[in-house]
Amino acid sequence: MIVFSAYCRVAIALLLLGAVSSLRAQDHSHASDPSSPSPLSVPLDQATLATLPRTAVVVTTQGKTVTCTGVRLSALLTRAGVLSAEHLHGPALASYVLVTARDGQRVIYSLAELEPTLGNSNVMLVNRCDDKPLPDDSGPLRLIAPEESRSARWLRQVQSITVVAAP
Ligand SMILES: Nc1nc2c(c(=O)[nH]1)N[C@H]1C(S)=C(S)[C@@H](COP(=O)(O)O)O[C@H]1N2
Ligand SMILES: [Mo]
Repeated sequence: MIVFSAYCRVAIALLLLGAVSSLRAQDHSHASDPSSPSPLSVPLDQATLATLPRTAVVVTTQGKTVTCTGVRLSALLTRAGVLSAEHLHGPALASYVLVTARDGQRVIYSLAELEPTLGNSNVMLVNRCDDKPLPDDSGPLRLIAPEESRSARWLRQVQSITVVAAP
């Protein structure tokens, strides 16, 4: 009886260990996993954006102060499985987010500058300003980095977002 219960305890411990390590394996399916694909395309469709919390930001562009609304880039990256509750570490610290525009302009942000426990930069992907959709020369999607006073990385006409591991 004593021997049996000892076996039982070992079996239960092994089962628990298996469950925990399989959970951990699922946790690692993001950019810190060296086996995750690069470049990785981030979905930008309306259905995906609609599921994310919307936030507002007041910015001055071209001498006008406007209130723009959209989603945080970090939230979009979390939805895409690139960021997770687990803190960014390892190879993902050398990954960057490449954003392209219809006019060919491109910008990058590092994953670490966006990750909430590191840079926590409030870069947003907006689709409305002053309650109106963005005009074609800047929309339908635009980046806004409200913490940056010069708007060089506020990419207009956003076309694609990909996460790339630095070579
Ligand atoms: N697609 C795209 N976005 C862009 C640029 C560009 O050339 N193409 N220029 C950037 C620069 S340098 C600036 S200063 C701002 C200007 O934005 P605004 O015209 O809304 O003020 O857009 C940024 N976003
Ligand atoms: Mo600029």
